Amino acid sequence: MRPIKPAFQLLLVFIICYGCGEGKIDDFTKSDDFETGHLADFWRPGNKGSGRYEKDAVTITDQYQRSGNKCAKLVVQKGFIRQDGGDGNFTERTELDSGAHPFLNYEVWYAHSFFLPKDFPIVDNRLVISQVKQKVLFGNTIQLFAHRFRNGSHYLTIYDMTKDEKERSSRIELPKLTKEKWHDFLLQIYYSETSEGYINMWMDGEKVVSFKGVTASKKGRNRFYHKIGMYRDQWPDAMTLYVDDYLMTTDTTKVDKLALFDKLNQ
Ligand SMILES: [Ca+2]
Repeated sequence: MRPIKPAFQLLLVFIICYGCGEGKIDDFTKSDDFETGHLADFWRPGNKGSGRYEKDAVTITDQYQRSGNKCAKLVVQKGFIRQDGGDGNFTERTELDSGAHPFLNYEVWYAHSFFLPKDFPIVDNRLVISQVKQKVLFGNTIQLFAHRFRNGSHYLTIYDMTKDEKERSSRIELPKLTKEKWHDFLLQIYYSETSEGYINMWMDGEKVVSFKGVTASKKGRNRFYHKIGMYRDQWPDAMTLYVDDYLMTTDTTKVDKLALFDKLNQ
């Protein structure tokens, strides 16, 4: 077999990185109410790429449900998808990954519901329960925000996309998370490299975040992804989180705040 010329290799890389079109984005909608008994096809597999969850860390259960009869059960244990955090600590995770989509200059709505069981550990250790990131061509991905739950504090950190990845622009406190109660989250994000960008967030029907500013990095690609679950610094005890009613859409007619799933199911 003849070796591939370097120029052609570069072209292949370009096609792989930029040529994976998503079709029409104007009416893009993906949702999962977990009623089929397995994860919807759009979720990235746990073992693909950098890895999001270990085998059997994500299952479908009828133990709890926000709607219908089923939801997803996510479990993270010590050492799951262990990675070097670069600061002397190891990280571990069990996360559902929406897949990366070309949402630059689009308004995107995300919805999901969480349920923390009675025995969920409340500990002073880093725990991210949802996040939005932007892919880059080479190197680390860029984080737009992290939705955190640490030692009983529930908050969002939004990063300044015009500066270095690690610089946080703001910390926004969120209403208390209560165990054994479904909490509904709705996110509205306009991905923009200019100050026209915005992030709005509702929790249990109440608007809790209203951010305006740059929401996409010029250093990144036009590929944005949302993750929900648990990403934490290494911890000895297992954590279990239940998730239901996931929606990701650019079609605002499908969004009616907390009635949105009723509307989708009509
Ligand atoms: Ca369900």
